[in-house]
Amino acid sequence: ENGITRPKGHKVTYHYNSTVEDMHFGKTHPMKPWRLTLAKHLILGYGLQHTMDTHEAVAAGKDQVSRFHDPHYVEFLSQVSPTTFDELCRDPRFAKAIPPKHPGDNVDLGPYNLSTSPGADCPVFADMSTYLFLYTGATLAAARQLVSDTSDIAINWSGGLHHAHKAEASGFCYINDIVLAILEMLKRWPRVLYIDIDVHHGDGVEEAFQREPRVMTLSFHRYGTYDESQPGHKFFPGTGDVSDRGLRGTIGEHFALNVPIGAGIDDRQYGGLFEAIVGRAFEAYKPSAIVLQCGADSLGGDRLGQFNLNIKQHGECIAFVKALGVPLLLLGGGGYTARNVARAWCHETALATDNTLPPNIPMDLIPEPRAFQGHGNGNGQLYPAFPPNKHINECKDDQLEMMVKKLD
Ligand code: VJV
Ligand code: CA
Ligand code: ZN
Repeated sequence: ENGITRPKGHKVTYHYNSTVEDMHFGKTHPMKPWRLTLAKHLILGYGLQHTMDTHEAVAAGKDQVSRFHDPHYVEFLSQVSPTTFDELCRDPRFAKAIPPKHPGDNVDLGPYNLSTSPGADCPVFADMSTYLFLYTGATLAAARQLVSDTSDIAINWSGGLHHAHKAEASGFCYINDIVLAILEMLKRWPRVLYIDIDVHHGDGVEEAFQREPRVMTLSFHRYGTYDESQPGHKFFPGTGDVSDRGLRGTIGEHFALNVPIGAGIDDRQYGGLFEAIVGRAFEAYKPSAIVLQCGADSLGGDRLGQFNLNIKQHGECIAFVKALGVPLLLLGGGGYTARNVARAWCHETALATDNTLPPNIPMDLIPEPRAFQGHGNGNGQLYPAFPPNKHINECKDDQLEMMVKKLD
């Protein structure tokens, strides 16, 4: 008897597929699907599987993925592998997709921003199609559970790949499972609120719905010059300024919100911003359902991120959104210091099911031990605290003021 119980009054479904966890983007690529195995083992170790219905995901179909993505892109993704890539690149159907070379790129990019070069953000790796269609299948199954009222909170930690565009992979994301889930939810509900606490801007989701007032997108992210020694080099993807609020002149204008943040934000600062803005957005927009992208690269000590959140505060964001009491889709996303990612998502699975884990779960962050030059906090140090009285407080006030203007 460990005190772990089913939640009363609401039902949680958990969507997973173990095949996804065994995939490799490349030896030193920061995206490591095995962090999902770590998370799963913690979840099983605490007995949380008894508190929710677990569903093994099946692959999404090409037709389902084509509801958002370009059918040629979907066809390419369904056939691509390290052995078929060159041949597919010569196929005239895909030839027009070869992007111009960006100045400064040190890798050769093929069609749709894909590449067989191991240094690429979106490499072509073995069994990649299987991986892509499975994480998408898990997110779609989760969304369908909510839509059919068979779940109140549906979880897929392998989803949340917010950078993928209609006909282009970007930032470790190939299929935008979030956009597909929201489209599924719009079949039933008039308004869906999307909230994104990954350290990166949720650009793919925002762009997909930039003309759509039935979806409000709200991203909190690191924004601005990436490091002082490289002026002009923006933190990826470089979009998501406060002034970016949906496509001007369309009915979607004002239904995108962005909270750009500097490096080193701490728990108290982030919690204040999050609760004020999400609370106000919820009141004003009155969404019928919420999708929350829980990217764990906003934790301190992340290999790519530059925020200083502890697992407790990251979890408090999830608890705050859950308390709003509307159907909720919880998705993963970034998170590059695997042990912290696993503990955060295990803790958040416990929060979803109204459980408190015994205090022996180590909640302190462990920095990535490996030296990793030039990115995030991977050198084993936390960022210095965000300087007080700088634009964080102004940003909060600005943002709230803008919310009122936009929503009233
Ligand atoms: O900053 C970038 C783009 C470049 C060009 C491509 N090179 C590889 C890196 C610089 C400008 N990309 C970001 C993408 C971050 C994606 C985050 C995804 C999410 O968390 O929001 C959601 C899942 C970036 N930052 C760090 C790296 N790329 C990176 C990529 C590698 C790498 C080391 C760092 C790719 C391969 C290898 N090492 C071996
Ligand atoms: Ca974000
Ligand atoms: Zn991220």
